[in-house]
This record gives sequence, C-alpha cells and structure tokens, in this order.
Amino acid sequence: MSTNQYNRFTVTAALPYANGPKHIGHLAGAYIPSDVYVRYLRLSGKDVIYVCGSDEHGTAIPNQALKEQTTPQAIIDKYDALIRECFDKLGISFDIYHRTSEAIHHQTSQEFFLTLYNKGLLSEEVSEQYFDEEAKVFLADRYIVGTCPKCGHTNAYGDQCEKCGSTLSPRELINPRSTLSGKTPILKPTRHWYLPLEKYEPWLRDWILKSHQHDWKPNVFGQCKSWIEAGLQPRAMTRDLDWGIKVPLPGAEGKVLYVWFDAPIGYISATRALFDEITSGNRKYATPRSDFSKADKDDWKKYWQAKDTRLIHFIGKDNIVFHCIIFPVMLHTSEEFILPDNVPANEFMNLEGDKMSTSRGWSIEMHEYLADFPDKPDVLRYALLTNLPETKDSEFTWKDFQAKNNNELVAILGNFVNRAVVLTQKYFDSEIPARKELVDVDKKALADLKQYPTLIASSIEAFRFREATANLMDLARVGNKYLAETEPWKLAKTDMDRVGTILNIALQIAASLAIVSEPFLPFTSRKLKDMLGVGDWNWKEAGNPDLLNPGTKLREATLLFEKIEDAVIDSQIKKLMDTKRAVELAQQPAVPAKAEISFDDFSKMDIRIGKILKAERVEKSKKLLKLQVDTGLDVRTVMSGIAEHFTPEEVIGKQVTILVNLAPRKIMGVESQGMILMASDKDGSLKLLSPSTETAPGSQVS
Ligand code: B3M
Ligand code: ZN
Repeated sequence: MSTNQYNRFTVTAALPYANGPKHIGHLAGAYIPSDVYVRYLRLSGKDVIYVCGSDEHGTAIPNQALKEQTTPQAIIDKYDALIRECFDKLGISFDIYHRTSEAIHHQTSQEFFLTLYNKGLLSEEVSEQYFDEEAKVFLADRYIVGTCPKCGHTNAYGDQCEKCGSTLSPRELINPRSTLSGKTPILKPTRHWYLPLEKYEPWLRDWILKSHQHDWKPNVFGQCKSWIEAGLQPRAMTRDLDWGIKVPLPGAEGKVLYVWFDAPIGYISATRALFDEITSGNRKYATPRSDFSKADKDDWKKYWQAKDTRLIHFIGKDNIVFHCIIFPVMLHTSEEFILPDNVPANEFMNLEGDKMSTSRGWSIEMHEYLADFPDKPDVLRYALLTNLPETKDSEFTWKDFQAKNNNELVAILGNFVNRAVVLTQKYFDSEIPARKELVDVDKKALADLKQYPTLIASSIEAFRFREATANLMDLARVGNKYLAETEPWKLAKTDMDRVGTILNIALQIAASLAIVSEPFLPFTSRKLKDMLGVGDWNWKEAGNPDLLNPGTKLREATLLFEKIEDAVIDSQIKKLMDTKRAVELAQQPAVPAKAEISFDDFSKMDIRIGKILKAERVEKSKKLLKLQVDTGLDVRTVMSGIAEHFTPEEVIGKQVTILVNLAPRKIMGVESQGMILMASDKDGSLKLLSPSTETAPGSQVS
C-alpha cells in the first residue's frame, strides 16, 4: 500500500534505556527523524500517534544501580525524568512518553506472553546456563563478558558484541567471565520459555525478503537477510533475574520476561495508556492533542490492529533484529496485531573521529547540550538532520555544527527572512505590500516556491531526511537569491510599486518557509509565524503565492538565529577532551601495592611537617627547585624535583610533609638534606601533602 492508502499511522521511536543520559547520536538515530516524520504527517492532516517511553527493565538498570550504589528504582526515576525533559526541550513531540515500569505495561506484557503460551507457541526447555557461584545467581547476558567469537574483541557481552555488532549468545563467548565477581561462571540447569524463531523462517522469507525487498532501506534489508540466511535459533523469552516483569506462570519464581520481549510491547502499552489518559482526563504521560477529544478507551486497538494503519518503527541499527525479526514474529503469532510496514533504521553517528560513547566520556549528552545552548534546540536539530547516518555512519564535529549555524541558518534562512521583514518595516511601515505587474524573475521565484513543498514532502515520505532538510534550505536560498537579483533597496527612490511586488513575493516565500520548516525547526517556525502574524496552516497550503494578504501588518522583526563564535566551539572541544581524559584516568587501576614491611621498618622514618621559606630555580636544571625548609628542628636545604609542576612563587609559604632523616645527597653540587613527600596523581601531576590546617613545623607524622 502507498502512504495515501493508509487511514492512520502509528509511529514509534526506540524506547531509550533509563540507565543513563542519552546523547546526540541517539537523537540522530531515532528521535529527530521520527519527529520530523510525525510533524509532517500531522501538518498534512493525517491521523497519527507517536509513542515512546523509557525502557526500564533489563540488566542495564540493576547494573547502573550497582555503579551508582543505589536501587534500580532510583535509577529509572532519575534517568526517566532527565531523558523526558530533554526530549521535551528539543521539541520531540511524542503523543505519549510512557514508562515500562507502569502497571499497564506489566499487564500488557504478561497478557502477551500468556497469549503465546496458551497457544502452545512457546517451547519450554531446561538448559545449562552460566551461574556465578560467588554471587549465587544465574548470569543474565549482560552480566557475562568474554571474547567475541566473530571479531576477537575481548569485552563482548553475552548478547552482543559492541565492536562488530554481532548478536551473540553467552555460550558463544570465549573465556567467559562474570561481571559481578570477575570469576569464570559454571553451567547449571534452569528452565526457560523460548520463541521458536526457526519455525517462522519461511514466513519471514516471504514477508521480508519477498515483500520488503524494495521499500526497506538497504542497510535494514541486508541485516535481516543475513540473519535469516545464517539460520534462526529458538530464543529464550525469559531470564533468571529479580528486576523486570514476572513470568506469569506457576513455578516461575525468580524469573522475569526478557527485556527484548517486554520493551517493544511497550509501544502497545504506551498506546493503551494514551487512550486511557485521554478518555479519563487523567493525564500523566500523554501530551495534549485536540483532535483526540472524541476518543474512546478502546481506540488504541485501531492503531495496532486495523489493517489500514501503517506501523513504522524508528530505531538505530543495533535494534534492527529485534524490530524486524523477533517482535514481528511475536506480533504475527499472536494473530492480533499488524506488522511494521517499514523500519527506517539509521546507522551510527560518530563524534570528532571516534565512536560516540557515554561510558568512555566521548559524547555530547542531550542535557549537556541544552545546558550550554538552552535557546538553540533547532540548531542542534538542524546540525543533526543535515548529517543523519541514513545510509552509512556519519560524523558530528563542533566545527561543522558552527558552520551549519553560521553559514546556513544565520547566513541563508535567517538573513533572508530578516531582510524581507526589515525592508517591509522600512518602506511600508510593516504593512504587507500588494503585487503589481510580474516580470520574469518574479515568475521564476514563484514557480520555484510552488515546487519545493512537494519536493520536501516526497523526501520525507521516502525517509530521506537529509535530502528533505537540504531542500528546505534550498527554498530559503531561492528567497535569498531573489532579493539579491532584484535589489529592492536600490529601487526605493524610483519605483515603489516594484519594491512592493518584490517584498510581497519575498514574504510569501517566508510564509511557506514558516510552514515547511515546522517539522525540522519547530521553534523557528513558531517565531517566524509570529513575526508574519499568521496562524497554523496545513502543509498543503505551502507553495501558495497568496498566503499573506496585502495590507496586513507584520510584527516586530526578531532574529531567528545568531552567530556562534569560535571561542564557544573551542571550549566545547576542550570540554570533550577533558571529559574523556577524566574518564580514562578514573578507569586506570591504581599502581599495585608494594611488598609488606614491619612496623619497625616504618618507624625508622622520621617524617615531619615543614614550611617552605624560600624557593628558587636551579641553573641548567628543568626539574629542580632549591628549597629552604623550616623543619622545626632547623632550616635546611632540600633539592626537590618539582620545577615542572610548580613555580617557586607557588610553593613559598606552603606547609609540606618532609622526610628529615634521609641520608644527605649531593644533587647538582648542592647537598640536599631531606625529601619533600608528594602524591603523584594518575595523570602524572604532583600534589603537595599539606596538613588540613596550619600545623607547627616539626610536628611528627605517623
Ligand atoms: N532500550 C535498546 C536501546 O536503547 C532498547 C530499545 C528498546 S525499543 C523497544 O538501544
Ligand atoms: Zn565482535
């Protein structure tokens, strides 16, 4: 079916794990493209719901709780709130952003599981699974790491290798170890319920390889094909874990549903919650949408069961098999639900030449961007949109971000709109002038204006958002070029009719830009509409040369974008480097302990508090400072190798810790009578050991 044959759309974006902040790579993968798509559909008057929510199960959550020394509940509450707020500030316009910890989701998932179970579709098997004898628990996939059998990466997880992207099972790992104890786990029997994917191979071949060969993106289709051709295996839908949705069967204590079983069902429960909230008026997660006012509680079914509904999943490439194979098999076998018609997954976005990763400190987190650029959500949207990893991995750089802002948003779109509005202010007291006789250049501009909305729409419908964004900017270029060619400011003295015609056309282009920019740059579109003094139009009205009525007044001109200076970009790059370095240092193990000594050995050392009275550089030495230290016993000379870390001025007057009974040594011809003690940090920097409050020189350290 083509887009027009569907009567409604259900659009989902991958549920982010609420185990930490999410970065701009996630935005580029699923959230920005889906938001553009949905905003476009809404503007076109389509019936669409857009659902997402936090994924609050799986081992990622208790893992993070362990790291932060808190409870899984505290982790999901914290990160759900953070992620939710960021999406809102970036204008990601979900109809509902739900949570998989909600009761309605537990219920929906358990019902789904029981539907499959009662139909006899799940096979029950006792198998040997890895068990940590020290922690006394079965190890879920993410608690086992080992060497990837496909690429040799030594830190692959039990379910996936993040280096080569292969999907794995724990038993395939070479040299497995438990992440809880670091020990090699043992195999122990346990009972689980499996989805027999292999039985659906013919169906999958038919549905994907035959029916979606041409409409699915090659990266998505290719991954599905190689999965199917590698031979499908039964996949366990339950886990031994105490965090998650209980398996609703007698005798299944201590077992929960596999997170990849419940998470995609989250789309369905979010839809149920949406209609519950709309009809009860009890809004907790749903965002307001007027055209749902006549909704019925059961309307969620239309969005998941009616054949004339088009289901589309927006995801990143690491989620392809789950959305194209496992979840569709679940939907298909339940015999209740529609299947996704398309899964326009994106590849990954790298950052400044390296893979983006929160744990390695090499990322731009959504909340950090928003803290530094609170009034620029659209600039980030634009920088990501023009650089989406649609067909292959792409790369975000701060320099490119700056260039996109300064050279495109400011210099093209912003400049065009500003000129049109400011010139109208100047020559017509802000009143939209009428068009008089048209010459060729005017006709050309209006003809271009007419064709752009269709061009942009067809790119969006084909999930080519980069191209759509480029077309959007090209429409602003049409406007800019038109003003540059007609130069109305030069005609003001001689031909006001002509000036009026030109500005009318420029403003009509600006009005269409206000419409077609809405999916991409919603905040800018709002500002532009306010400036032009117009309401919310339907997409179909874009391109119309008579959107604005002559005689109406424009509001005060405001700048749509502002230039970003080099210093701002440099400090972002520095911040990135600093964070990465800090994370690397934090992860470096401490230097191993030295051999044991007796108390006698220790008490031979006479350590005192001293005060540095004088300090000077030593000629011909880069490393040495010559110090005069008051030890409380005497004032003595100490040669100290700290000149690369401190200037003489920095240490004069400082209290230090000094070993006073070290045998004197000649250094650069000077006798050094003791040693200043130092801490050397992980990065090699030296720190003086000063007492926490002023202490009399000569005080003993023990
Ligand atoms: N939470 C994985 C991810 O964020 C997962 C997506 C679930 S979508 C149903 O990559
Ligand atoms: Zn690998």
